[in-house]
Amino acid sequence: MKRFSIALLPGDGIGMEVVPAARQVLESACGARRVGLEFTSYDWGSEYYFRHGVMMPVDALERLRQHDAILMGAVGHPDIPDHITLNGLLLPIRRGFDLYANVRPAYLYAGVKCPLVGYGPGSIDMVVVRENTEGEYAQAGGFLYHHMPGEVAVQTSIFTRAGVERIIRYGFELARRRRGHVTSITKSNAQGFGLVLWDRVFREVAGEYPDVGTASLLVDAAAMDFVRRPGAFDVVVASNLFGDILSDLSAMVTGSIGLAPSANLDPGRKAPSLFEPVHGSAPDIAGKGVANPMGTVLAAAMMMEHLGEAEIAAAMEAAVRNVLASGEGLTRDLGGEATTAEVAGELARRAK
Ligand code: GGG
Repeated sequence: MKRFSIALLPGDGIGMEVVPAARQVLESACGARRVGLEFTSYDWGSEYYFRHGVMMPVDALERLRQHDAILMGAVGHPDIPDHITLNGLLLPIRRGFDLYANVRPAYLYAGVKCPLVGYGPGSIDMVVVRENTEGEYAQAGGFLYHHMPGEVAVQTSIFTRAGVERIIRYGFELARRRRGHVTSITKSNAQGFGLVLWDRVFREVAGEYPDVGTASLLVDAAAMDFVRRPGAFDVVVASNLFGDILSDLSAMVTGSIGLAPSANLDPGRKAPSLFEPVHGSAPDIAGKGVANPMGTVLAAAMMMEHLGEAEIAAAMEAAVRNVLASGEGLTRDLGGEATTAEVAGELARRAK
């Protein structure tokens, strides 16, 4: 019997509800196919911060490294500044394990109401590939005259040729397994160094993939086209910040951010990759048992695919697809009244 060791990081807010829900579906899908999962749950996050003054212990990465993969919920708490929670938990894991490819699919499922007119099932099917270790998230900078009237803040984006090239190449390889088109997103008219390098590297790498179609858009035009003609996109490669923003948009045009999964991948497989829903901790609905667990279930399906268990991943994805198509038992973000536990139970039953 094959066995995998999975680290669970529920984190904050609804993360503590959607991760157990996804675990239930994983256990059902894997149990039915004789694949064993050994879970270790870590209570790191904002409550840990209130007790210890840090979001996770100093040896957190060493402990996570022992696992085959990490399933995370969300990070963020209304009583702690967001830069502390994010820089204390998620970003050190992404950087520490060099999880450079943040893969965020957006698919319009049957049964899901598209907020745009004229789009049917499958007519929006894109993947935002977000650079995940540098760019605008590099935390390079500082304050001068901190908290004084003449205060100055410097925030520098870091774009390395190696970092840009590897994420663009990942996008092209992914496009070859999909519909064969990559759109690169920058703002090189305004950001005249890092994103000019990005555009140049994109053209160079594109030259090695003559079978893949390409487009290059400024981020403002891309935002417009994600709404105006989202069906035109296949693979989208973007910097850390632009990819983060655009993947919230791609989630919403495909019905709900509660449905959006994401994989933080080390394609070289030296470290465990991390899987999470795109959504955050949603303090407004946390603790009410109404969060949509489907984004986390789909992220867990991506995890099983990454671990080589394509059949299990397909069963989990099919469970989500079939519940959505039935139009019943949906959470309130999708117009229903079901609870997180009810959705999880139904998905677990169908994923067997
Ligand atoms: N489930 C992921 C999560 O908690 N996201 C909140 C967030 O702010 N993430 C920032 C990011 O992905 O850059």
